[in-house]
Amino acid sequence: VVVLALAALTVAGSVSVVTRTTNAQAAVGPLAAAVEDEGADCAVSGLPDLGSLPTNAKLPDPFKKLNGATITTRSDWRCRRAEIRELAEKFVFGDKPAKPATVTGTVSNSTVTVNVAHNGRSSSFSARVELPSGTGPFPAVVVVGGFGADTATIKAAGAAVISYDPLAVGREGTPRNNKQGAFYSIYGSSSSTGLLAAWGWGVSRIIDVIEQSDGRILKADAMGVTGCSRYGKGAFAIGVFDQRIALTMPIESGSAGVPIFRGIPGEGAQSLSSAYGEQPWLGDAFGSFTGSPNRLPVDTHEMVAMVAPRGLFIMDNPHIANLGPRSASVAALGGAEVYKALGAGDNITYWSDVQDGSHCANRSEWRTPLQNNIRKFLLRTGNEPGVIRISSKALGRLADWRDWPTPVLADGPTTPPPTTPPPTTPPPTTPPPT
Ligand code: MCU
Repeated sequence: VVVLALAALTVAGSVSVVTRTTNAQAAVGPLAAAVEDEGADCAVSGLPDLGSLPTNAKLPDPFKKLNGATITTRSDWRCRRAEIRELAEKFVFGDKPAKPATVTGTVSNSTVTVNVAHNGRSSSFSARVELPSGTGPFPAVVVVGGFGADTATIKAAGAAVISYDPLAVGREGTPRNNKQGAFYSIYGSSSSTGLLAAWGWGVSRIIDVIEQSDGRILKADAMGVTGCSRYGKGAFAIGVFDQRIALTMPIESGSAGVPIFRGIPGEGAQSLSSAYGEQPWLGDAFGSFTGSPNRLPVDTHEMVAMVAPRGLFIMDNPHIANLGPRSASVAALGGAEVYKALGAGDNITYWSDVQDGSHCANRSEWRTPLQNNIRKFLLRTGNEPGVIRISSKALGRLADWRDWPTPVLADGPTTPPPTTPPPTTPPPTTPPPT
């Protein structure tokens, strides 16, 4: 077992930077953003074209901007992240559209309903809610799909469970040119957006509805997401693409989830062509890369980084090579470099040191870290540091995969305050001549 205490590797004092910039009363302030995409105003230019992508056997440098310059301050991360988002949408997941023109719905003790209308089309879906004991409003964890998540521990920790059926939003089993579900009813069955981004769009609309509710049952600013296997791929993409999500917890996600696309040779992970072909999980554009991942200008360590500085708890299974757990550990270690550079190294946990070899098992090893993560990022009653705990059976080496250093980023808020336009001063009123 390899246990790396990220706190020890982090620049001294950086943890308190995160807590101090937020809420001095709470153990951890709200690290999640108030909006789905808080880099939406960044002017991203210089996105490469498919035809001109260089080959790079190493993981792309998360700190290097499209213009070739390396970021130097923590606040530079905001718009660098926006570049990564654009790359991830263009070449991997497909476009995840912003909030549609109309989103309405209801929140009750048992259900969240969502109605969406956009460009003359509409669709609806709903999700079951189970509240923990006690008095609300409650934080909530969206459980994607019906298995593999420890819902008993989530509720015992004090968070509600929102059972989300992603297949209502993006169905499996359809050809790429005839995608179905609430997302595709709005954006068209020939949309090139893959199911994972569509599933993310659905969860973002659930959060919209909770945000618009009176806030007496569920708290929109204390949302988590989890799911196992294909729904672990979903949980990961959902957290990557909505910065309102405070805690992202993919379980045993496999190819098209956390593992680096470049992939550790010989590991035995599900191949990219298999994952791309099995279901339209990834966007159609990814089809160009299944045989040449070294041409991808982005890899999953940067999706890990897109979650920073928010809570991320990656659970993996070292006993099933098909899940690519070594390749997943490299993604986590690579993304953790961004967490560290932002002074948030304590906010990521990667845990593959587990006994039971079966896929999506209920595991006692994850109960305490799950509880700790919920307390820290959703209830904000705890501040247990994250831990990188990689099974020696499935350890990848980041050093083999990077040719870039981790810069020391100058202090500055990781999330700068929204820029308010300068106040328009009314013309001075001259008293009428007497
Ligand atoms: C690990 O997730 C997937 C895997 O990618 C698929 O190839 C397989 O069919 O299903 C796995 C899964 O979702 O299992 C529940």
